[in-house]
Amino acid sequence: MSGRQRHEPTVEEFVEGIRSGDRRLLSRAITLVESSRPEHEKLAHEILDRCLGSGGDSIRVGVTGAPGAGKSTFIEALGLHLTDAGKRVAVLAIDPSSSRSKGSILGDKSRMEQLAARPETFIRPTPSSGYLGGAAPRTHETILLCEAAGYDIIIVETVGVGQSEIVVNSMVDFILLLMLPGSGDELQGIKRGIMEIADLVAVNKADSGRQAIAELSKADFEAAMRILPEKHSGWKRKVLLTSALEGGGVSEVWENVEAFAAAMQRSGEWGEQRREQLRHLLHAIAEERLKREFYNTPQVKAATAQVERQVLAGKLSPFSGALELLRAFRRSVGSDGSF
Ligand SMILES: Nc1nc2c(ncn2[C@@H]2O[C@H](COP(=O)(O)OP(=O)(O)OP(=O)(O)O)[C@@H](O)[C@H]2O)c(=O)[nH]1
Ligand SMILES: [Mg+2]
Repeated sequence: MSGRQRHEPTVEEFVEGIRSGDRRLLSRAITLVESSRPEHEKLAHEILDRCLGSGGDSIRVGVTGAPGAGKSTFIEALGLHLTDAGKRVAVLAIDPSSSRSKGSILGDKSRMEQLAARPETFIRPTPSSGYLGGAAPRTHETILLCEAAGYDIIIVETVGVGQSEIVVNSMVDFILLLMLPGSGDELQGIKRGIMEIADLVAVNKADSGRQAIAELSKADFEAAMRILPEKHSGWKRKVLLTSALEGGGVSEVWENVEAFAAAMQRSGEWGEQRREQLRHLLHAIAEERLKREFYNTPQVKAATAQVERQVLAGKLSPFSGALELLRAFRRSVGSDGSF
């Protein structure tokens, strides 16, 4: 390493640092995990391999809901509640609503300043734009790193308007959906499917003085939940009232999470869901790598322009064109390319 460059820690240094709770090294490791530069990827994989299997006792909670529902404010209140109880808490955010100015998690209201000031917390906002090399968010891998760093509770914030809440469902144990009081019938712009993946609904902004309207919404959401298919057998999904601003309902939410964890551990579904999530991650990574390798193969690259031209000119069907590219790929890996 030259003196001019920043010292790049070795895999050993990374792993030791992460395990001993060095937030700066954890942060740098996450940056490597999010990078798509080959040398970063290699290092990230070595670090991840060494950090596996640390999450046995952790609880991973996804918090989703419409933009402005109060997710960040709620997470801060919950995080303070948990750290008061001696827990170490990591907060990750994927796909914040980047279109609405630089608001979202990076905005003034949502920096979680009080929580961030506590040494037993780790907060990692990950804007959906601006990834190094355009890599997809690697939240699942980031969760694994946070667990290796000894965080007991991992909270993932995601806006419930796109695909991100479905993605988050493949990596957390429990999903809390935050709703606003007053407009139960139109579901506040969130997708209906999101109700199906929620393990608990909280009607937020149920501040003192606004309880009556919140109670009405609660009844609406309870009715909506009743007609949904169950997510986990043996778990009855509730609707609670919270005020992230005043702290109301925060401890009830956590009691619900713990009751869920206990019930799922009793039934064996807890471990089953985690194993299913690992299977999902395995295939997601394999597919991503295969796709990248496919399009980066010189033979495929060379064939692409020609095949595209023929398809666009109507001389070749997209199906035959795709097979043409596959043949090129197969030839590149030593097969004769025939099917
Ligand atoms: N009155 C009241 N306001 C709240 C409550 N919770 C959050 N807010 C306010 O609602 C606004 C949005 O809160 P955020 O926590 O940033 O909401 P969010 O869901 O994280 O928003 P995005 O990340 O941008 O989608 C802020 O002005 C908060 O102060 C609450 O319980 N009561
Ligand atoms: Mg937020």
